[in-house]
Parts: sequence; structure tokens; C-alpha cells
Amino acid sequence: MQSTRNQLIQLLAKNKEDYISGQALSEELNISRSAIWKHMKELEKDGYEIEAKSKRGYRIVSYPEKISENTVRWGLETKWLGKNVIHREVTSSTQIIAHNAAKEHKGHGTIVIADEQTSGRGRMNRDWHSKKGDGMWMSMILQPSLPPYLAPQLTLLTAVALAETIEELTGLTPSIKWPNDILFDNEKKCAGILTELQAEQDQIQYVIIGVGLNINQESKDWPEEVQQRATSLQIETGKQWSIKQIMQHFLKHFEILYDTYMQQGFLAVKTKWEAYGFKMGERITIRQLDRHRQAVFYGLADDGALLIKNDNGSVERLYSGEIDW
Ligand code: BT5
Repeated sequence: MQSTRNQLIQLLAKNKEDYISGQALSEELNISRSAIWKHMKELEKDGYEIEAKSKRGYRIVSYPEKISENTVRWGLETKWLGKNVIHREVTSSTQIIAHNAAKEHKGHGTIVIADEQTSGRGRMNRDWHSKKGDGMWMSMILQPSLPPYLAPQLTLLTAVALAETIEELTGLTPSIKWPNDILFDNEKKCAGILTELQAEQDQIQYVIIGVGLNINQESKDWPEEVQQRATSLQIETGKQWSIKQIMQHFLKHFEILYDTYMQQGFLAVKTKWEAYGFKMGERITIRQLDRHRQAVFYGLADDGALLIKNDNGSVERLYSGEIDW
């Protein structure tokens, strides 16, 4: 059941430029006109700008930039992703909220977003800096009918959706560093992906894909060791961005790509990924546990593994490890 407020926003949204009368709203929502008026005041407190004209009714003039369940859903052009939004102003990690939500059967396409994470996490329990209002901190709950061994393909798919979003909005083309980093030309990282899985032997129960995208940070916002390696959309473009707008674009790109992937398989993702691939065709250093090796980065295998060509000419598939800068 949708809350009255959400229904009210949707009715106003549907009418876009037109006014909708208090009478029509009260009939549609089955509440009194004074209750409608109270809801409007609440919306204004949330940052919606609402115009009320006697004899004509109400219309929304502008929407708040801050993220919330309502503002993210308003104007979101997806079919199934992000229709259920869990928003926290502050949380330890959206991954934790998402895992709990998935256990409580919050289904496929639910997203968890936060303004701030106090213990944002990267892979292998590394920290992810996620201060208030500075970036997109989001976890998506998905229930693909896939065997667990294919889950890493979802990380690659997410990276493509992020790269496409950044390119569409900023006009800058980022690179994807295998498997999960989004970099700019200066080789600094502006986004990372954390894919966590709950699975039985041959079937994924659910997967939580965590996405962290730096948006409005300045370099001084990070500790020194992160400053060396991190960047944000603001640093790269010289302007502030709407986190809400970026979330909505990302969700749309992700949904389109995910649906294509589920229908057509990994090939569509692979081709796009390779167009953004960092150091494709170049010599790279790969770190696996404490072993470093050099080889030429050849591309992705049909299953998403990293294809490298060793100095002796042999081609090898790697499923884990990291490319050094
Ligand atoms: C990642 O890990 O890149 C995955 C990051 C996923 C973050 C999202 S935010 C929403 C969701 N909720 C969570 O708690 N997590 C997910 P990894 O490849 O391990 O990179 C981590 C490393 O990146 C750290 O060790 C730092 O060196 C560096 N780092 C930390 N914060 C950063 C930031 N904001 N920007 C760029 N680099 C950062």
C-alpha cells in the first residue's frame, strides 16, 4: 500500500503544469480537503514548492534536490528498479541495510540510499569514504535467476552503467579498471562497486550491488592517502551536481543494461565494457595475493574473466586479482 503522501505526489506529478483541484484530490485519495492542505504543508517542509491558487487548485512548481524516497522516485524513468526505495540520512553502510531488507523479503529492484555512511565499505573490508551529501551511496537488491559463478558479470555490468551515466551527464568518458573501478584520464578513481552474494549451490538467492560514486567532493575532503587516488565529478568538471539526478540516470542505465543482459547474455555487456576498458591492449601489472606479474591486457573473455597474454604468447583467463595503476 502506498502512503497517502506518495499518492498525492504522484497525482500532482501526473498533472505536471496543470493545477488539480483540492476537491479532485480529496475524492481521489478519499480524505478531507483540510487533510490535503496539511499534506501540502508537509511537502513544503520537505522542500517541494507548491503553488495553491483559489478556484484552480494545486500544482508542484519545483522539487527538492535532497534525496528521499519520494524525490528519487519522482521523475524516475524505470520500469522495476527503484520503485521501492529505502532512504537513511545516516547509516553505517547501505550494504547492511540492504542485506537486512533482503532477508525480510524486500524484493528485486529495491534500492537503499543514504546521504552519509559512517562505515562505508569497499572490497576485502577496506574503507569507503562516504560523507554527507557528497556522493551517491546506494545498494541495489537483485534476485536474478543465475548460478552464483556468474555474479561477477553483474559487477562488470554495473561498471558499464556507471560509465554510461557519467558520460551522458558530463560529456567526459571515464575508463573502467577491471573489475570494479571507474577512473578518469588522470587515473584517479571516482567510483567503486561492491557485489555481495547470498546463494545456494546452484542458484543466487539475492545479490546486493553497492555503488559508491564521488560527486561533490573536493580533494581536501579525503585523508591524504585517498587524495592521491580519488577524484569526484565536481573535481573533474568544476561544477556541483545533483545527486538525485545522477541516481535517476544511473538507475535507468542499469535497468536497460540488466534487462538486455538477462535476455541476451553477457556479450552485449562485454562489448560495451571493452569500449571503456582501462589499459586495453597495454601492458599491465596484475596483483594476485602477494604475487605481481606483468602481461598484456587482451580484453574480457566471454564469461567476463580478464584475458591476458603472457610474454611466452600464452593467453590466460584470470578470475581474481587487481590491476595495479
Ligand atoms: C570499492 O572497493 O571500490 C567498492 C566501494 C563500494 C562503496 C559502496 S557505497 C554504497 C555501498 N555501501 C557500502 O558500504 N559500500 C558500497 P575497493 O576496490 O576495495 O576500494 C576501496 C579503496 O578505495 C580504499 O582502500 C581506498 O584506498 C579507496 N577509497 C576509499 N574511499 C574512496 C572514495 N570515496 N573514492 C575513491 N577511493 C576511495
